[in-house]
Amino acid sequence: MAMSLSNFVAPIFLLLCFSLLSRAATVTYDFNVEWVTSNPDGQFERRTIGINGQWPIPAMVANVGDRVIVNVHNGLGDWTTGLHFHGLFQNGTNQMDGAMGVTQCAIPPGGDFTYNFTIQQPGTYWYHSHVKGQYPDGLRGPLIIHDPDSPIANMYDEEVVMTLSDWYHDEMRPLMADFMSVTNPTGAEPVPQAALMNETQNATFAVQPGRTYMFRIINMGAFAAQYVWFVGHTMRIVEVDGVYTEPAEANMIYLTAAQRYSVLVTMKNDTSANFPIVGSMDEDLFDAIPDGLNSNVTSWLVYDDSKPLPAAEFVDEFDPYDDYELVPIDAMPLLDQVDYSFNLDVKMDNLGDGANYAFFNEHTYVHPKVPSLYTALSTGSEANNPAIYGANSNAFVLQKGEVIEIVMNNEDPGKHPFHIHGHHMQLVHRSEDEAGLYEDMNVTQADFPATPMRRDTVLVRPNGNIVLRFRADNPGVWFFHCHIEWHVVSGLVATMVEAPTELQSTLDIPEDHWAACRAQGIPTAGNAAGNTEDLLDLSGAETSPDPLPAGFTARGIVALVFSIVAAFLGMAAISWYGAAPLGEVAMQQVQKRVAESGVET
Ligand SMILES: *[C@@H]1O[C@H](CO)[C@@H](O)[C@H](O)[C@H]1NC(C)=O
Ligand SMILES: *[C@@H]1O[C@H](CO)[C@@H](O)[C@H](O)[C@H]1NC(C)=O
Ligand SMILES: *[C@@H]1O[C@H](CO)[C@@H](O)[C@H](O)[C@H]1NC(C)=O
Ligand SMILES: *[C@@H]1O[C@H](CO)[C@@H](O)[C@H](O)[C@H]1NC(C)=O
Ligand SMILES: *[C@@H]1O[C@H](CO)[C@@H](O)[C@H](O)[C@H]1NC(C)=O
Ligand SMILES: *[C@@H]1O[C@H](CO)[C@@H](O)[C@H](O)[C@H]1NC(C)=O
Ligand SMILES: *[C@@H]1O[C@H](CO)[C@@H](O)[C@H](O)[C@H]1NC(C)=O
Ligand SMILES: [Cu+2]
Repeated sequence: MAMSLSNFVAPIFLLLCFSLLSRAATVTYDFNVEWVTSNPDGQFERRTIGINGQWPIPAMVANVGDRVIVNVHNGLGDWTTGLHFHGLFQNGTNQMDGAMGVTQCAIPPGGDFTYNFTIQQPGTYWYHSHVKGQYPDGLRGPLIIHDPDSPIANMYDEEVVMTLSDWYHDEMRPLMADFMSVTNPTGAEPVPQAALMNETQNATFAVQPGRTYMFRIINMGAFAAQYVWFVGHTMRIVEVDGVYTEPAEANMIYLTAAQRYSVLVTMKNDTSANFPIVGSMDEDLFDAIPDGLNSNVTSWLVYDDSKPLPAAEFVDEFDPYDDYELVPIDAMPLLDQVDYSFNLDVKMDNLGDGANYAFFNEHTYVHPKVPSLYTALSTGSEANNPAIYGANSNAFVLQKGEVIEIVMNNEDPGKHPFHIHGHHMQLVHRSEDEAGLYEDMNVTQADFPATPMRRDTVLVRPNGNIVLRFRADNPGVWFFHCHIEWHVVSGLVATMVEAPTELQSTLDIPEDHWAACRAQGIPTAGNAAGNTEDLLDLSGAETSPDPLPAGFTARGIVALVFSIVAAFLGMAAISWYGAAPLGEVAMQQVQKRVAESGVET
């Protein structure tokens, strides 16, 4: 049919309509989210969140232009749930973005909820729960959008999906409770027990000599970034986070949690040996390395399954491709006329409950009583006032069409991968480690790349800084957060409220969304406190704990906890402080932080 039509000299719009009509399909998924058991590292069987009785959960696959319907039933019984489709713009369907407490109320146990959106972009994505702390329990899977007009289609023979992840033997809810606790004043993140590839270890990818495969590599981990390399083979990077790039040769790549790369790998012409594919967790992220942790995971390119699977040799140093060097093939120029620039300064500190929180500009994120999208929809022109979303929402109101610049200073010695919903961001500047504040760096726009790399998840280095730009061309309430799930838990989150008055006249919230809120008594109108009369009255809003009492410092808490731990270990029991016994790993972490902080012990 396409052949015969191409014989006509048809006006371009007719061809366009034809191609849309002929290609667009509706892809429907019925997902029952429920507990299953799994043992992906072969060390420990545990309860895991699966779909329709299965884990790993299925890959979602669609074409650009398709409508996707996901009917979700929450069969967990003991936890709310929901799905976010990581990286999708959801242009015109912000209410389907799946950010819990922001664009919808979470789906209560026993509840049903339908996501319904069209796909506007090709590339490698993933879907996961956006209920706080939930996806590392298993609710994370690939989302692949095929491109009927792919500019790289002729560069490879076959595509292969390969996921990376990290794995905890404990469930997230107890881990979160321990993490956000006075017994963990330094905010040491729980270290995973294992690295996984394709949610397992020792996976084998059967390959044929001479063929070129496009590996779509997705880091679905909670915390760990991974270095990845193919022993004996080189990669050509052709896509990051849904952005096609000029092919870039690489021996090793680095994927933070939530990042994706498509790489072309051409096989050798002979089948005399098989080769490891190695993933190695970035141990810099971990405050302490637990005894027995194997931070590496191996899969194999199998040319001949009668031949051995050789162990990977260790590499001496990690020297991954720097994604800042990538150039999008659409050559989208630097957004050089900034309309609205603001800072997000990252810091970690203790609050009055002794736990360690993460802050943007002195505010740690706390979910408002009313999901911010519903605040935007129900407050008329006052929706343009960031104050009504609550101080702990870290809300920024962006006007339609503006070029937005985010200057991020990481005043923390950790690496953080920042993700924005609803957009790609140009990475116009990234400092090295320990560079300090951007404002002190004497960098100007003349130093920025002419065609900056864009992606939806961007690494900022320890005590370094980055500058990000994007155009506010997608009305919606979009989450912006660190994609280390521990830092979502500790509050490293902001809210981009984009063109709220336009949203009021364009968005239509389906009945099942309201029903999810009703079932849990969550208000759906008014400011962050649920006040619909005086929108500037935020009394009753959710806030963070008070600051530490004067005279207390994080160092003091570390010393205090350390002495408790020491006493605990020495005396077998101590209860005056109510401190739970710390595990060996936590103990090591406390010791390491104490050593670093210089507190005498
Ligand atoms: C993968 O192989 C290694 C080395 O033989 C082994 O230690 C590990 O337990 C295996 N993992 C699984 C999940 O079977
Ligand atoms: C999905 O949304 C479209 C457009 O609003 C609507 O026509 C369709 O009925 C919806 N489908 C489902 C299953 O909700
Ligand atoms: C890896 O996982 C992807 C996505 O679930 C699947 O399509 C692929 O077949 C898996 N490959 C192997 C070798 O397990
Ligand atoms: C494999 O053989 C083809 C055809 O002879 C050649 O073009 C290609 O360079 C060879 N590839 C490798 C990796 O040697
Ligand atoms: C993991 O791999 C890295 C790099 O090859 C190596 O330095 C490290 O020792 C390995 N870790 C273990 C536990 O084997
Ligand atoms: C800032 O950079 C400009 C251009 O490279 C240079 O001329 C100037 O001296 C620098 N200023 C400082 C304070 O380093
Ligand atoms: C959203 O759609 C509008 C209208 O088609 C378009 O101008 C804009 O670029 C889109 N935004 C994104 C992020 O795709
Ligand atoms: Cu972080």
